[in-house]
Amino acid sequence: MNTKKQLMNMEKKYGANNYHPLDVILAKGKGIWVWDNEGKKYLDFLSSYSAVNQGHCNPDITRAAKKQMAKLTLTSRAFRNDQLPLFYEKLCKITGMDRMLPMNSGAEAVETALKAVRKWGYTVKGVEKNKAEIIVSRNNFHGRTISVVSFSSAKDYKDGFGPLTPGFKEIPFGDIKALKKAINKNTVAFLTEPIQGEGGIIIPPKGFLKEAQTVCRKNKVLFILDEIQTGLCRTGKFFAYQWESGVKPDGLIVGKALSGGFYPVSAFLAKKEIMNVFNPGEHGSTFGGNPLGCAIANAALDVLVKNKLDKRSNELGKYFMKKLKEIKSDYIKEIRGKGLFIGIELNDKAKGARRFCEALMDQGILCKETHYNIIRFAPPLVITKKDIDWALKRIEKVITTI
Ligand code: IF1
Repeated sequence: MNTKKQLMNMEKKYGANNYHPLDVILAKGKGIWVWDNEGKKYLDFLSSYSAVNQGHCNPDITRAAKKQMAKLTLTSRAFRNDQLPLFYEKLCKITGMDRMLPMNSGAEAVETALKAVRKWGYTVKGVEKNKAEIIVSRNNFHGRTISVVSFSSAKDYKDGFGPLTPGFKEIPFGDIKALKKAINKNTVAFLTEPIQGEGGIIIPPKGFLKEAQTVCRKNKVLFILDEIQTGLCRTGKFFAYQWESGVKPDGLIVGKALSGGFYPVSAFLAKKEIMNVFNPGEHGSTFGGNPLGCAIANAALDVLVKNKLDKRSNELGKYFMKKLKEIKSDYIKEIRGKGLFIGIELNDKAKGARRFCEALMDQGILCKETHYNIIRFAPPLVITKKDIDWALKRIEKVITTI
């Protein structure tokens, strides 16, 4: 068996240097727990960026995956398969959307949304050829493809990868006035995360989503939400937009926990007037909608619904937040979040969040900083109050004694 050092050397020798992970090599997972290759156990407080909301190797999803894996895995979309219709129906019913288009990674589903809204702009709204504009939020994160990084505000994500895709306009996140000002006759859509994840768990001003939706409707602009990270129970609702009443996006992008972390499964969902812009041959993917991914996604969605993980996230999130706020520390600037999607912003005295994450790792808790000074907490939603208390003890110890 390879040692930790050997495995790290192999990575260094053969891998691209596109990540700076914590030096823990995970080899096993069950529920909220993961084990490293030397057998040390950790509480996973990141959940693979909310892809394993259902817990690692969830038994219900494992069963469905194994069953389908032994039966049929891939047909391509040249033929139909018996799992995709079930996935269509389940996800459309859960989201209340008319139609969906399955893809694999989150970025691909975002690309799908971009193509859909552009084509809708030309064929339905009547925008002049190649003039479509999409408004996005500053500090967004929607993935890594060329077009998606073209409208990122982060230099690291886009510098050196030009020429970039044109047709995007940026407004400050949560700024309704800026949204109104940015709209013109060529605007086809406003795309945003309802709560910015990578941006640092940033919650927009109260009522922003509803107002943005109203502004969009008035101007014949599509209102598209990326719930890849915030969706599927993470924030204490099935979707984060449900925190405001009367919000119903024209298009919705989901991924990550759609498969409970078993397989890349993503989807773009929309009203039929939008989805109808796609004709045979205009979009697709070899693996998108494959029977294995669909069977897994169906089981992953059932786990969320059956266990009411939205309510659990809400209740435990409130408890966790309250307890975190009771910790007295010179380093904490702000604690914010919804459900079990929580960020602790540290002040300058803290000298960065990375060393806190490393100290937490020594205590048996895995989490990852976002930006320089924010610790993000997002445990699997199957966590219990007892486990949260276990974690709180260690979090308090690290924050007060580091
Ligand atoms: C990585 C970040 C989180 C997303 C939203 C689309 C995507 C993501 C709102 C693209 C992906 C992931 C990507 C992953 C780490 C993680 C991340 F730090 F990079 F920004 F969660 F905050 N929309 N987020 O959050 O989905 O194509 O990756 O399936 O290492 O890049 P994807």
